[in-house]
Amino acid sequence: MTNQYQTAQLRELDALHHLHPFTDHKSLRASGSRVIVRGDGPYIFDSEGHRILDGMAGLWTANIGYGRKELAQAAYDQMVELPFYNTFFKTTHPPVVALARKLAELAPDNLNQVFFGSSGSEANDTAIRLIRHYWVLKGEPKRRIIISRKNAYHGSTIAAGSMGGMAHVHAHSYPVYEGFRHIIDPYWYGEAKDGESPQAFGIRAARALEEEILAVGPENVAAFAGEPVQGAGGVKIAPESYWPEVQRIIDKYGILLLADEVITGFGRLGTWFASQYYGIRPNLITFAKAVTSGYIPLSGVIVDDEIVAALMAHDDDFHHGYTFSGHPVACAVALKNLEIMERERLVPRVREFGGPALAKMLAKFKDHPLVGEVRSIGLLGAIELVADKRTRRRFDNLGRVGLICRDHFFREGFIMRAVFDTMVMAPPLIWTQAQFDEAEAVIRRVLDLTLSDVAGEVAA
Ligand code: PXG
Repeated sequence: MTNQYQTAQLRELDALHHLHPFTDHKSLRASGSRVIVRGDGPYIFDSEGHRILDGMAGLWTANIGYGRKELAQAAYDQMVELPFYNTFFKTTHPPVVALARKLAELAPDNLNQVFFGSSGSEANDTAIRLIRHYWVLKGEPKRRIIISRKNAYHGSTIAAGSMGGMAHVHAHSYPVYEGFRHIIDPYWYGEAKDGESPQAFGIRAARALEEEILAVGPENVAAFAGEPVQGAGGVKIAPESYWPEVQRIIDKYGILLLADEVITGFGRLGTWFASQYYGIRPNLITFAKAVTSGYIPLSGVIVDDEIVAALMAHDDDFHHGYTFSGHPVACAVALKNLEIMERERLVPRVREFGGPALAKMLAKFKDHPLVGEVRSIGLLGAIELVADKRTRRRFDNLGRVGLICRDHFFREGFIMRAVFDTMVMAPPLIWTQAQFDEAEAVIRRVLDLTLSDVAGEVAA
């Protein structure tokens, strides 16, 4: 822990020298950063000694919680043995072999080979290049267009940012790469027509893929890319009818499916991958975040046998790779993380305990005057704040009330993230009933505090 003087000094130096991701630096300089100094299980601690329950697992990441010494030991042992060697030039090392093999075992049957990187953005860039390279190898180089969805988040590099569907990200990357199209996201609460059932809406949202394929010409389409559940876009959970219809359309036009499982991978929905939960058949799965529970950066793309066969059928290189592809220390930490998840049965635990506990807890807020909808799947949850429950009318200046609410959460010692006016959560897989009870009490307090701040704007 640091003292008050040190906290002030850290804030000042941070403002002077550190450019933060996705941040309004002017307002950050005015307010100063929170300084987080320690983590333990489901909690983090700030420099002033406050204990904070982390409802976001870091950032959809710390699935086994903080402070696991076994992961530190795995990193230490590997650093002493072989801290780094590259995997270029016909070279490999034991941790990368063991991890690739483990991931092939956990992934759907026909996905057996892994290309490693260090971030989700890199993994998606790799996937984009692999997809386009595949079609070149198959003699169909015109197939370059990748269709994804509005409000998707696939990362911040120019390619992954272009594949993502966030207008504010596009606005900062002139020009958005060509070859990406964005269709409606399967967001029933926000997008459905009056009286349209979730299942009917799910079919309509999926058919937007077929319409887009026909609009650009099926011979030009390489792939469809989607997060099985949109995370950063606001925990948007597709109606049950959606993914089967998407898969049908993908099969009909023979395009590839990229499942971005950077958030949903490693247990979030109670299966190792959400693709297994939904029964979809991706040709590529990208992962990052929870593969190491965030203890060290690591990401990758798991690729299906068909794409690998196309690569194998040619003598040429796939000209792509990162210095840290398959970093030995990161691989060793990932292996230990997955071992802990298996030993503690954390993945089935989401199905048997965590998922139902989260759903039950959130359901208690359905009737709160501020709450338009609560939704969850596995350990992903959301509470949408609206000005009028009956008409689903939003607050003016979207995002303002979400920030008011988020700041109350901080002050009350709980982390939930605001996506505009939707409060989202993704707790670690280790939460017990005690943490759900603690969260419930804070959420109740914070919704009431937020309501009293904006009472004049809320429909009676
Ligand atoms: N795909 C998905 C589905 C993600 O959620 C990425 C790719 C990119 O991963 P990297 O490791 O390059 O950040 C992500 C990342 C938020 C937030 O505010 C979400 C992410 C990253 C930063 C902030 O919810 N997701």
